[in-house]
Amino acid sequence: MERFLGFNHNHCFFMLFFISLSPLGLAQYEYWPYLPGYPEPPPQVYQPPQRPANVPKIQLRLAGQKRKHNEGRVEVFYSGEWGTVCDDDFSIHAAHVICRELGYVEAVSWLPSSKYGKGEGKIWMDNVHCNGKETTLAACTSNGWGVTDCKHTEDVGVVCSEKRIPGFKFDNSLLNQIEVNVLQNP
Ligand SMILES: [Ca+2]
Repeated sequence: MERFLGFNHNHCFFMLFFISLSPLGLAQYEYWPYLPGYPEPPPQVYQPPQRPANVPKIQLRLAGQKRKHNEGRVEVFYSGEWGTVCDDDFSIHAAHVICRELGYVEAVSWLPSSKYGKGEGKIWMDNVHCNGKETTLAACTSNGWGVTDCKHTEDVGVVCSEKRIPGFKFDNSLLNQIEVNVLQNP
């Protein structure tokens, strides 16, 4: 091994002595290259849980004026349209599912009655029931997509934790797909 590296004992001692004397010794050590057979640790990437086959793919976002990035009116992209969620039967369990799907560790609270302002367009979900373990809001039960007796004054909002899930990669493939379709078939 020593021959392979082109060192003998004397060289090694001399080098260690030199490094220990050098004020840059520590810095040099930090950048010591990884040796063959000791691969660099893989980057930490969060793998989102699998979505069940019968659950549609949706996109979520938080919206509204005067808010922090980790709070807002819940908006759902489904069937090519952004819509909102009604506050009927909403719970902290549903808020947890939404916040995790957006990459936050958990929910802190939720707010009824369009506290972040009224949304527009469809009210996609009403009477949402989640147990908190769902991997996506789309897996929670509701009256059915767009089936509602609510008005936008009942749009629900959530406050998520400041802390994000380490390594979470935001999946906006659904929106990218739509944009590509629009560009190809204007
Ligand atoms: Ca309702």
